[in-house]
Parts: sequence; structure tokens; C-alpha cells
Amino acid sequence: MKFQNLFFLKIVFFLLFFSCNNNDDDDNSDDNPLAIRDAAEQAIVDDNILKSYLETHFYNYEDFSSAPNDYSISIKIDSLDESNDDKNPLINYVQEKEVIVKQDGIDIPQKLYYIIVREGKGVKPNNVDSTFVSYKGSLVNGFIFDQRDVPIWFDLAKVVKGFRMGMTNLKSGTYEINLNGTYTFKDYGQGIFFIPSALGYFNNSVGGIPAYSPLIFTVNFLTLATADHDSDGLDSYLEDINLDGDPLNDDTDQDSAPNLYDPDDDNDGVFTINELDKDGDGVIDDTDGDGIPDYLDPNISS
Ligand SMILES: [Ca+2]
Ligand SMILES: [Ca+2]
Ligand SMILES: [Ca+2]
Ligand SMILES: [Ca+2]
Repeated sequence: MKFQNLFFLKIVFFLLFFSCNNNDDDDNSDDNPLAIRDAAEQAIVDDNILKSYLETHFYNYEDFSSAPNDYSISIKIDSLDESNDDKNPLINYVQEKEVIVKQDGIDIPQKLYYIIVREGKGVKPNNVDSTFVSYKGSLVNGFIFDQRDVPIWFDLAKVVKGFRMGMTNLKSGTYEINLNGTYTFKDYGQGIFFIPSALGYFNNSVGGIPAYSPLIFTVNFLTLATADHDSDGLDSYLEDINLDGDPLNDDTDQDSAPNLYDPDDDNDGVFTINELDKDGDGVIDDTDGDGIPDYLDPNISS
């Protein structure tokens, strides 16, 4: 894959990838058509839709096995019919991962399916890093709601959860800068994500995507940048204080700014960057030895 001026394309894409929170203050009554559906029930509906899709479609796996180093090949999905019923369906290739969403404060597991077409030879991103990707997003009926052949930077902290968690299974690639200033990427991860609606836009209808739509993405993951959203000296993935794998749900001082976006995590008036490692020995400071590092300990503010 060859591109020009890649690193000037670091633009934010607002519309389709802006993750929406499930609104949980409506009731779930069946008589109210505007009521938000029960996420556990919807998970079953979506899983049936996705499984049926996986059983009735295939991808061009033969292209990849016959030319393992040819990065001009892109992933193509097609439906199985009489002319190609010797192909292996997608279901033979998928892996799955349970991802939790919350509705009304209750944890509800969702099943994310993914296929690693090529794993990639670089490194896996943390789920809040910035990733440089090209992709195609479609619905199970084949409707393409978004496509980027020229790659774009995505902040995984801001995309839908299914895409974020899918990306953590792929590895980045390598690139060479050509004499004419273009970049050539190779050895990058390529995959397909099959996303239930609760890990997508759920009850929101966005950019041609009806509410409660499962989403399918084919993705090329070219390279990444480790993110430190609040520039406090701690990479964002390290701000997952409760170690549940999700740095977006940690808010030590309860001021509604999650730690990864909060330059003063303990709200003691001293910026995290100024109390992280005052003696510069490379070890995060815990002055009073109580097991709570200074930057999270409001009792230590000097
Ligand atoms: Ca940070
Ligand atoms: Ca967390
Ligand atoms: Ca905070
Ligand atoms: Ca502080």
C-alpha cells in the first residue's frame, strides 16, 4: 500500500465513529416504541443476526494464502450461493471475545467476533492509542456506510467499543519512505470485526446506520502512536487504575473527567506531571508509603 503525505492526514472524523453512550434513563417498556431496548435481549438478537451472516458469507482467504506477502490485496466478503458453495464460511475463521457494556448500572456481556486475516508483524495497540487505518464499514445487508481507502488516524478512545476492542487483536506494520516522499506500508495487520449493536451505536441512528444495527468492518492497521491524552507524562493506557482493561472508567477525584483526560487526577491542585516522579529516579513516587502514588493521593500535595 502506497500513500502520499500520510502523516499530515491526522484529522478527526466526527460523524460515524463518534461513540454514543447508551442513554439509560428511559424505561424499557414494550408499549413505548421509543423506549430503549434491553441490551441483554438485543445481544441475543444481534448474535443470531451475526451468526447467520457468518454462516452464509465467506471472504477471499485464498487470495491471502496464495500471496502471503502481497499487500495490494484487500479483504472482500461475498455471500455463499450455488456458484461458490465450496468456500469455507466466515464462521470457520472467527474468534470471539466477550466485551461488557453497562445498562442501568448492570454489566451485560456482548459477543464480538473477529477474523485475523493477517496478524501483522508490529505491535498491538492499547485500546486508547491512536491508530492509522484504512477500512470499510458495512451492515449485514451489504450497505456500505463508510469507507476509507486512504488511511486516517483514529483515536481508539473515541471510536465505538467494538472497533476499539477489535483493534487490540491486530498488530501494526512497517513502512518505508520512498525517494519521492511517499510511504509504502507492509507487514501490517488486516482483520474483520463483526460487532453487535451495543458495541456500536445501539439505539442511535447515525449516518445511514439504523438503530440496533450490528456493524461489520474490514480493517488495515498500518501504524500507531501511543496516546497520552492529557499530556501528564502517563500514557493513557496506564491510567486504567482499576485494571479492568478500560481506561475510560477511572475517575479518581470523581470530577467527571476520567483520569486519562484529567491533568490533576487527585484534584489536589498539583498537576500529575509535577508529582509523578519528583526525584526523577524513574519510579512513580509514594511519599507516605501508603500504597497510593502521590499523583492519586490527595493527602500529598507538595
Ligand atoms: Ca496521561
Ligand atoms: Ca479502568
Ligand atoms: Ca478526574
Ligand atoms: Ca494532583
